[in-house]
Amino acid sequence: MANSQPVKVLTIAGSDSGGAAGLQADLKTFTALGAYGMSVVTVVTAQNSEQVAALQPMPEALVAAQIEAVLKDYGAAAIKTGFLGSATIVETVAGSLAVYRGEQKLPLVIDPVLVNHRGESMFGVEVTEAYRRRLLPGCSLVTPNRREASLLCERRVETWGEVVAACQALRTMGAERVLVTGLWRNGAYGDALCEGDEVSFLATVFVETAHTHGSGDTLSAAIAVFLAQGVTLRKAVRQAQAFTAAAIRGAAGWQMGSGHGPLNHMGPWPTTEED
Ligand code: PXL
Repeated sequence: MANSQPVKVLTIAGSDSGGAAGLQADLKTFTALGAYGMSVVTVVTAQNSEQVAALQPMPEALVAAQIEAVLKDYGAAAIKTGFLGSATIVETVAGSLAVYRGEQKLPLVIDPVLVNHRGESMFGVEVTEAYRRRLLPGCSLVTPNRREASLLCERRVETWGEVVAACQALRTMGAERVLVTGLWRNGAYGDALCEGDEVSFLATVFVETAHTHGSGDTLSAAIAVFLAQGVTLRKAVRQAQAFTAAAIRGAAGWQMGSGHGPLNHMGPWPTTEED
């Protein structure tokens, strides 16, 4: 049986002890999609389906050492960032990536985890400011939800016109491309993809369930895998949407904890291609 070498993908993210979100969701996504997953831990959370009970950021030097260790030897075909936890960790990650992302600028997906699943802001303005100043400039893609886009742009992001304006503002901050996630438009659910001056609404399936813990992490992790595999961004987003919807659908009947439950990264994922 052929056993070709998988693409290597790195997540720089927080640990969710419950296994639903964070680097655990990312590693499950990488494996399910056939990539080799690597992880740099930024923050350890004590977490379950109901709450984050405790949280400890890693020392900045340890975050930098993990990035250096991985990228100096293994290298990566794409990188994503998730929960970074503090302005100094955002700055550390940006500084390390400036060194190790290389001349060819590896695909870098920034998932700016700024709000919890209830939409409440988790950090002070200094974290948002650090993203704007240090991490967005030059990234391949930034994937905020509406609330995160609103915090990053310091403007209302409710109507389609406001989504388009937020996309352009994020591009002005230096993000090459933007995906504003989790939108309703004319009765359809989907994400807004901004490439150049064009913003398009990419509809996906909305699965009626409370168990979506880690869905944003899963979407951005899947996009990173598809970019690592060399597909176009639009197609990477399309395939990642299908993967995430299948993972949500695959766990809709689960009752893992008493609260906001995880996804089933083993789907099953239909590999029929859209677009
Ligand atoms: O889903 C966003 C997220 C990412 N990473 C970690 C988290 C969460 C939300 O709970 O805890 C570590």
